[in-house]
Amino acid sequence: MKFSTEELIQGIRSGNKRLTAKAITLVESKKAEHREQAEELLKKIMPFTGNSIRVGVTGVPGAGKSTFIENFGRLAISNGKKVAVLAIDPSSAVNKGSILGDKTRMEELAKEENAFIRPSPSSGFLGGVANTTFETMMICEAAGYDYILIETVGVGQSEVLVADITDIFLFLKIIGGGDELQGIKRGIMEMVDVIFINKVDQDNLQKAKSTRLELKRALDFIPPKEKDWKVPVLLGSALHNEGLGDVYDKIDEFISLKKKTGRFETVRTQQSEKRFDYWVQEYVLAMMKRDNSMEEAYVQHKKNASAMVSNPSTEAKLFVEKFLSKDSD
Ligand SMILES: Nc1nc2c(ncn2[C@@H]2O[C@H](COP(=O)(O)OP(=O)(O)OP(=O)(O)O)[C@@H](O)[C@H]2O)c(=O)[nH]1
Ligand SMILES: [Mg+2]
Repeated sequence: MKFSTEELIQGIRSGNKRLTAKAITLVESKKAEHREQAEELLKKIMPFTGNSIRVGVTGVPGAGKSTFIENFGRLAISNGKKVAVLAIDPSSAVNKGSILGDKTRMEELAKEENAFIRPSPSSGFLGGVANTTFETMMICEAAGYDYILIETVGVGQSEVLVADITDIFLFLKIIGGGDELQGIKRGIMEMVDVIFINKVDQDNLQKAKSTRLELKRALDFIPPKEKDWKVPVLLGSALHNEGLGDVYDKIDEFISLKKKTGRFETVRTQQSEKRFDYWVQEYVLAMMKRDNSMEEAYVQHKKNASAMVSNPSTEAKLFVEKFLSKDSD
């Protein structure tokens, strides 16, 4: 890294997007020397973090998440806010695609001085991406962004990871998306704080209303995530800028409520604890694999586990025991 930690911090704090991007690249790096500088940087910017509203946006592919984020971001900017957009894309490791890569580049939003858009890394594993996303978010907060919008695809584990780093979870729904009742993963319904039925713009208002009714009925069977908060189901069109103001107001209302009840801080504390555990595991594993023979042993035991030669937990235990007996030699 050709920039010193001080240069990076100054760049971040003065709103220099190029240096902000460099700092993000640094925290995404898995190289040991980068990791060291990254920790130093994160430690120093810590006092300037925590002041944004962290919003997770999910929905099936094509639901209009990118379109929504672009126009919502522009709305927030017109209200005097600064907006950063990040993405978690679990598919990218496999097909080298990227959520922000091809279809939607958020070109209009990207032109805004008060917007910062960070495409997802095109490699890396799911957990790693999600966890550096948090660090990326810290950098964006230190740079003064008021809203951090995180786009995730409605598949696999990515929602859980996003829910673990955000204050509010927004679900974009399309009519006839095939997930009307049984298809909607119960998991998502339990995590969601606001639902936006998108693409209500082509004579489909009636259908949208019945979808809303179905969603509300489904929500009645789910224990409330936040006391005193009834998950609103809003209608609109991200493309035609309709209904986005309602979402903006609901987000405000939700955050105010959470701050009033103390849940805002409580949840963030719990999230920090989870991340602590994650990093303990990461560092312990890295330490255990430092030695070549242990790296090989790790690969071998993992292979045995994946081929179900024996139970994965047995293989894990064997690997740890090998490490411990190596040290006592
Ligand atoms: N008619 C209509 N089309 C929309 C609306 N919002 C988005 N679209 C269109 O739907 C398509 C998909 O939109 P995206 O914003 O890329 O959807 P996405 O959810 O980000 O998709 P992935 O990132 O691939 O998961 C694009 O062609 C958009 O123009 C809307 O409100 N109305
Ligand atoms: Mg998208």
